Amino acid sequence: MPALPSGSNDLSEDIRRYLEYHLGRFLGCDRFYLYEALAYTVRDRIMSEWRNTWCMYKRDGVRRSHYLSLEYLIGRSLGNHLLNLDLEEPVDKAVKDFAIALEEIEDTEPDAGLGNGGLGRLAACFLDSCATLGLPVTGYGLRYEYGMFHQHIENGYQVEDPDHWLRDGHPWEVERPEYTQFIKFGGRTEHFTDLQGRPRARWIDTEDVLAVPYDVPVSGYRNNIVNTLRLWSASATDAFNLHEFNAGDYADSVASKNEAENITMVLYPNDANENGKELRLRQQYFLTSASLQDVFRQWGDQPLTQFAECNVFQLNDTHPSIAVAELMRLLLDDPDKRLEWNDAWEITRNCMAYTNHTLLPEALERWPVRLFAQLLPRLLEIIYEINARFLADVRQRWPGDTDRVRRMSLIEEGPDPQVRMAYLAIVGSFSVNGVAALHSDLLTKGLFKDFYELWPEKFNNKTNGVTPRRWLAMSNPQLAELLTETIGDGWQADLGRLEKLKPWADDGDKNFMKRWQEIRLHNKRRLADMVLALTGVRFDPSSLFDIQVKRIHEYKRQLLNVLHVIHLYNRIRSGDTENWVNRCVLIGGKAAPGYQRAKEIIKLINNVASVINGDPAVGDRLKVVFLPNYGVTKMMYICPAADLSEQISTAGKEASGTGNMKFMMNGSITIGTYDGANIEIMDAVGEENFFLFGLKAEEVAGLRGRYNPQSYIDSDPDLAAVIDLLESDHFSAIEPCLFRGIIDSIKSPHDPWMTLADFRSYIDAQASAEAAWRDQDQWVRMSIRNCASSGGFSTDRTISEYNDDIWKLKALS
Ligand code: 26Q
Repeated sequence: MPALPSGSNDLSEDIRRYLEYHLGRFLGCDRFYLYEALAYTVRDRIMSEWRNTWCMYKRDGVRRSHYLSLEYLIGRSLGNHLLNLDLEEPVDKAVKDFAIALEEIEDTEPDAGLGNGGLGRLAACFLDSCATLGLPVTGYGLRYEYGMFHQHIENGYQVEDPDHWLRDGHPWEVERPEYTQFIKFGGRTEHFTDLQGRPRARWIDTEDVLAVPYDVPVSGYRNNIVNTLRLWSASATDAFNLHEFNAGDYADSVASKNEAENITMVLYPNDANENGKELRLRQQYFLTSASLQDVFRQWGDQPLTQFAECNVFQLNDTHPSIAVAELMRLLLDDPDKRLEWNDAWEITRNCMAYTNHTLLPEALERWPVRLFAQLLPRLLEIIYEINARFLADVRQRWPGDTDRVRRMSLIEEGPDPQVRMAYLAIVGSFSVNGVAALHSDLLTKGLFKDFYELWPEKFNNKTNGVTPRRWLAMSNPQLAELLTETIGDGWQADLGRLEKLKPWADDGDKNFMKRWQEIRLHNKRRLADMVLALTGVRFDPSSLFDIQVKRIHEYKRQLLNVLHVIHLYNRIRSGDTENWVNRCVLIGGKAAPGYQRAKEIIKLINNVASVINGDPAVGDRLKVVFLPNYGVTKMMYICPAADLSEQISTAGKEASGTGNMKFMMNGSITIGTYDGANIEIMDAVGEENFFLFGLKAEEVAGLRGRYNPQSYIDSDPDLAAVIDLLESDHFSAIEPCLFRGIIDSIKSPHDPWMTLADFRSYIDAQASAEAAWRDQDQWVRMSIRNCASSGGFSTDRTISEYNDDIWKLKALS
């Protein structure tokens, strides 16, 4: 397959051909069609490398990794491929023929929002790095018809709108119905003796659903590698319909298609709480079974004894952890496999690796045994057998320790017994990792302590990262240009080279610092325009931009941020404004639709914002906005424009964080707790370039049971004044007591997030940030040092570690 020519004239011709001959549109049509025509034109230029890459991976004996994730938060693709293929310049020129700027075309692409937040975006960054490193890794996920909901604000409250992102088609995907898989649900099991006299099981009378794959190309950075993200879409089988059809119930039989096709209808917009919904378990099994069967289809009739040498599955949290039982099922029951238990178990344990993304106990997945029995009866039998053999080992190692056996069992006993998915993942894997040093350490000391005692060698850390292609080169093109001018090309795929910037900060090179500041100011103007358009609030780009964007959750403590904002407002009202630093506070993020407290927090932020922004006595000293509908593309405008990055979770609660890394890479300075990857960020950049505050994780743990929030209020007049103002209904004048629930929660001795314990320390850290800001030269140097020290937070580093320690793949580039 010859490569297509990529001069601007060739591109322009192709765009026109797609527009007129394929899409049936003409010049002057809606911009979206120009985007589609351009996307097809670019996709054509990926195809031959995509095929070559696939062929290299398909050779026998090539060890491959399969990333299993319920979420991929991809965002836009066009700009990413243009950067990776080095097509930005010719395309920019080509679209001039259509009297439109490339940016305007790019702006019509909807975000592929197939994820909630950190975990989903991490999966997308990982795929980018795998392709760039030339590693044979395939992403497997679900092609949700509806992605992450859109958020708009009505009267200060979050309102959710469905995200029908596929409505106008998805030009990047290629449907491959020839690789459709059958997925079983329901039915019952039958046990029999096979011709060799061995006990066997069959799973019968099932209701089957079809899994149809759609492939999305994942291009590497300028290396001619194109990996694959394979997304499964659910479809009803013909048999599914036929049964009822023949019984004469045509309408019912067509209607019953819905039940099957519902499986991939919508992403669960829940980023922490499990809710035990049957449809969610269906999604998890659907992804897992389709993906494992797809790997076996490709494996063909190669000997199973070599399967584990050539395949590794990385489980993105417990969401696909049913893979442990499903792989066992396929190896035991499949007529063309039929392994003995021990052989199947040996393969399974050598193929699976599990990543944990949270320490919050409420986020640990557990499924009711009765639901399992109904939906996946054969898998439940296998889980019971795994558990019986596992607990026998535990009893042998710790004779008589019945409490330990109860604690470690894959089944939590009780009136409604539950399957503990994290334990299934640990028992069935050869590797278990956390996502930042502190998090991995806490896993071995807390949540997974018993398992760590049994298998210390399984546990390891892989600190998260972010891809510098999207989060620096694409998001901050002007800074990227300055970097290249200063330290040369090559940092995009070798981010450690940013270290070379340090002398420019240390020497205080005036010219360089001026350009640094001009670029940041330009980025802040761009963000200010967006804020004005979306909220009507005017941000002055010379102010300090103070930004917290992430999912709304009590542990992330957006409330602490609000308390600081109210404290600043109190200072202005009392005339305490000497040497004032003008500040624009931006908070953004989605609340899970069922998380009432998170929704109240959004309402509080909006009410505080409208009082402060509407108070003429405040003026430019303080502006506050809640930015609606935060997502991947918004972050590309936000992170290059932030001066202060708010990373203020209760210590020990944020597994890693990745937004913190995007901000740092773009030269923001972090105000943060000693939590997650913040710790490693501070180690890399130095304490003097980071505003640290708050209790440490062990102090939080030590305070539990003795926490007395009232004592902080009594001993801190600033805090007392903030609470007073909140309680006076100053921000809820037309709805008295609206925020009673929130106020009570932070005043409660049982507040797990201990917000008031960190108030004073946070206010002081904010004051240090202001002191640093007053010396703009000093601030710019800190900013440069943050960017220069961010090399370790590239997912290229993270993925290299996954590969060195877990996957052990050979790079093919
Ligand atoms: C589980 C069951 C049912 C429905 C939904 C879920 C569910 C979905 C998504 C549970 C959790 C998530 C997402 C978790 C997540 O994003 N965790 C974040 O992962 C990041 C990447 O490792 C870390 O940086 C963050 O610290 C962590 O909060």
